[in-house]
Amino acid sequence: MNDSLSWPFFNDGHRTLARDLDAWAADQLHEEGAEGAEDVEQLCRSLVARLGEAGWLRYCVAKEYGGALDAIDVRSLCLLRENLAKRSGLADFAFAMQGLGSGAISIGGTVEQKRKYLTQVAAGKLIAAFALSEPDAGSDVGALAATARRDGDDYVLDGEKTWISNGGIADFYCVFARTGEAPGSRGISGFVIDADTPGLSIAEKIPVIAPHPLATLRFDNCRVPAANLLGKAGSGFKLAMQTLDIFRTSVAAASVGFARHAMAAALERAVSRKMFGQTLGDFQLTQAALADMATGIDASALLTYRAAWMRDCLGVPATAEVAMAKMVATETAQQVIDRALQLFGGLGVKSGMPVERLYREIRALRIYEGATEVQKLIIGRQAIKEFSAGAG
Ligand code: COS
Repeated sequence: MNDSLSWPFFNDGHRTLARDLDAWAADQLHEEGAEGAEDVEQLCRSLVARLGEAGWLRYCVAKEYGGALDAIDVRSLCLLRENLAKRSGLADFAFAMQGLGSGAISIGGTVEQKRKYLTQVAAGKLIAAFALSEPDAGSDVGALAATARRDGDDYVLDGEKTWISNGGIADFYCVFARTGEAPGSRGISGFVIDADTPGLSIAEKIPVIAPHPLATLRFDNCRVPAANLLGKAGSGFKLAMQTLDIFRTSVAAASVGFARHAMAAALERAVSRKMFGQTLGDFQLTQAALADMATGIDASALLTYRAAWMRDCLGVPATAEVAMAKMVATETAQQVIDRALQLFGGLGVKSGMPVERLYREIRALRIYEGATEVQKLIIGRQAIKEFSAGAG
């Protein structure tokens, strides 16, 4: 039931990668978790370094810039995230943010930008972050208000970015700001900005239910050379969306990993917990719960690897299929983890229990990189578009 590596979406390279990573993770990762902000920052820094040393971060960039494969392969990213998430939410986070934080450079950067940043990201020597959301522009990215004003050979940035993962520990940020070529989404540009640039500061570190580095950034008269522009001026919205098209699929994969971890814990509990003269797993109610969980995980994995395969093998962005995968996998994982926790009874809510940790870890995935409601918007709009074009 769980041998998804035999699915036709994968080649032998993927199968070897998943098995090698799984063996490394079993040996190296031990439920890395942290409670305090400083602790979590230190842990993340060390995880990035270890993931870099072991070579796993090479899958975040193309071969020309120190990567493992000719181009970013979404199935590899997904297999890596699924298997990291099965062992450690923080290791998965550290891996994912190197990819998301440098994705806009891979897609839209100049050769110089790629040489400077991507090689170091792949080695785990520079920590990356993606700075898109704002206090008043989360789902509605086209409404973002931070500005980047052209001034001679420079741009000058002002405004705030919030919910920025790796905020405070990143060495550079891919930042999106309004440059004003046109109203709305057509007047936004991307920039790569080093963390130590004068005028860029951490306004607030944000504690969350599953601790990881997260912050609000403030730009106050922050001056960067025009050479830091990512892609063409005014193309930043599309660049951000193209980046998310790759990494949303990997969020789905991480959810599958979290759900598989919960399923394994639930099965262990079902066969070992005695009650009313039998085991928990002897109750049909438990079997029904396990059936729903197993089916949900397979459905999520199928949608995830279909979306990844479409991008890798058909060369299409597959935006709607990516949205389906992200929506179904994150929502299903939440349900699977909740049911697993229920099977543990009171023990399930005890701090430090694996299911308790998973219960906290999964929640943000239904929100970040596009909340479930945004994914529905994308899928619904695409269905109408195809119907209107006569393909329905
Ligand atoms: N790839 C390339 N181009 C895309 C695209 C994609 N995936 N999605 C949209 N575009 C283009 C559109 O084709 C359109 O181009 P034109 O101006 O040339 O016509 C432009 O971008 C605007 O698209 P659209 O009208 O669909 O934009 P909306 O403002 O309606 O927003 C949503 C669309 C809601 C889907 C978008 O804002 C979104 O994804 N929001 C969630 C953001 C998010 O994930 N935030 C989390 C940040 S990271 S933790």
